[in-house]
Amino acid sequence: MVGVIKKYRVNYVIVDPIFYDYYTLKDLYTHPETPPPGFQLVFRSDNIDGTKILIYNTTKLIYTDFRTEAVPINDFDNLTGLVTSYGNLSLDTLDWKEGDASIKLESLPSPSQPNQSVAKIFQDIALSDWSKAQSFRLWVKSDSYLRNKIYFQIFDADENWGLYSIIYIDVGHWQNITLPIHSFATHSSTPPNIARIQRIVLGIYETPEPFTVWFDQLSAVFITETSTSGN
Ligand SMILES: [Ca+2]
Repeated sequence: MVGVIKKYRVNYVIVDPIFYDYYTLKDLYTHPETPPPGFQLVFRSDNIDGTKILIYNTTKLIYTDFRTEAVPINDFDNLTGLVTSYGNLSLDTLDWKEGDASIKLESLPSPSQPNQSVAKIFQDIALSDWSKAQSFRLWVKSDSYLRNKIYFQIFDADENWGLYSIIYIDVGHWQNITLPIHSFATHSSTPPNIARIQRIVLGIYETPEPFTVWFDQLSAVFITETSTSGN
């Protein structure tokens, strides 16, 4: 799509429900609040039947090259540094997306709600400056329909924290999730300082059925822009 926009100097892209049927274009329809680099939302119409029409200005994309660099935070090829709060954590060397293993987190009954299952792990990291990163990227797989039950938290050195709910719908399949940093919800008096992050948390809220979730390759994604002539 980016190639078409550059070649034909497309200034506007109109997005309707048809985009939902294409895996690589779906996010333009479902996540207009976090468009890819070079796409600027300029019009949105929410229709009475629940569908919507979106228009993006893509002029910047014609004249700019965006280079994406994913810097690994944890390749999840071993369990070093990972601490389990709830659940059973193990290494899975048979089912993974990158490197030679993934981590597998099996739920346990919730301590506060015995009829519910829950799981949570965390990792303390050296103070990291991700303030220039656009997003995090993470592989996720689950054996259950968890929709928005999986969450990712970041804590800074002053324990301010933000949370992102991962939408997981493709039961039994790996999904590569993008977590835009500006889409994290703040759950402290001030937003976490992205230049001084010291803890990350992966967890799953209470659910009625036991579940198993796999995670692989957590990265910080940096996007750099280069101006071009547009030819
Ligand atoms: Ca791995």
